Amino acid sequence: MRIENDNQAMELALQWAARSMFITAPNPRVGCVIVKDGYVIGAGNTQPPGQAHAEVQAMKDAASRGHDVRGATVYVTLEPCSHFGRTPPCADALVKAGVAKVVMAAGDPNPLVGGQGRAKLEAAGIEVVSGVLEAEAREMNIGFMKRMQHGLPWVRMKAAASLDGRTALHNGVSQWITSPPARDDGHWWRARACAILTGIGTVQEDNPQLTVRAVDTPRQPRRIVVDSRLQISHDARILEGGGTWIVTAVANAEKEARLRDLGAEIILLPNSAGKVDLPALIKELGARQINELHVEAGFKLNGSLIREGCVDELLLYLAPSLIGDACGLFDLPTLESLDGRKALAFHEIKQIGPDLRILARFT
Ligand code: AOF
Ligand code: ZN
Repeated sequence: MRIENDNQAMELALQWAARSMFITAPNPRVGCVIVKDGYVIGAGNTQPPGQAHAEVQAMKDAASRGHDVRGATVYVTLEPCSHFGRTPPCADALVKAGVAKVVMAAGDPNPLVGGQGRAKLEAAGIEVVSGVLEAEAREMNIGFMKRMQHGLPWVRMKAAASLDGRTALHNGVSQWITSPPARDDGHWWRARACAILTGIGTVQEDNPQLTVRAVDTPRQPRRIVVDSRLQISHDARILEGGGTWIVTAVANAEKEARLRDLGAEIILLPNSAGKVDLPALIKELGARQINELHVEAGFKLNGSLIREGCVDELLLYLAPSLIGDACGLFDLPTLESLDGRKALAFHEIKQIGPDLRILARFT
């Protein structure tokens, strides 16, 4: 394909990055396209942790097609790394390969990189341009960016409701408010998350697995249950397969031992009210390298997370139906004045099958 300008090449690099959507956690998804004499000679994307970064993949791709990357321009969606992590620095590899120019979308906020990748390239006489499609590139790694800058994950709360914001009938019957395409779309968002969080209420009522099934992914996100009093049943489906984190406010050696036998890990994080300290939990998840946290919980935990300022974004599916007086979406306090309302901004609105998908961010 003939490349006419930087934006077109970076657009292509972003498409390569998207191939890494489900596989790189806790690393960012990066795409790289190498252009020489106006044509793409190699492309690649970040592999799972411990394996090659995008730039190395793209150089390998070029070599496998018999192309020499000397003098080429490299388009990469994130600043090439400068450090020895699980893999050696991409900046060094680019210098060694003799590329002429690197165009990057966004800087890498990882303190181990933070401008040093760029500096290494420039010190070797490579021309560096940055900021091409930066907003799009940052968006793709919104969780990695937030964790690197603030030590916290990006928290996305998914919910589905009727057009009048109802999630269930007064008698608790809740299934199939939104359509199969909307439910499948929800699995795509699960798949890209590092972890999926729910509450003990949802575990007891729905007994969900909270795995990704509707899209093909080689990696299942970590599952996390907020269970203040350690009430989870040993045959809860969310424990199947092991690896589930159970966050509680009470220590109970016997129950904990049983749960550990089932492959679960117990995280004790009480607040002064004897419940799980939610802001402390979010912080802990950042420390545990969770970039994107996907919340699929019920009325109560959703409300608590919002009230405690733990949520960045709502992923809301709205079905074209009215249910009337029934269960609402979020347990929030009754306000006497509109001054107390939670303000959001719509980020994206899309129709998925018959339903609406709204991404709205807290301001
Ligand atoms: C790049 N290209 O494709 C990615 C980068 O442990 P490592 O060696 O895999 O390094 C992980 C860090 O490298 C990660 O935290 C981020 O700063 C950077 N990711 N860098 O040059 C890539 N995925
Ligand atoms: Zn790298």
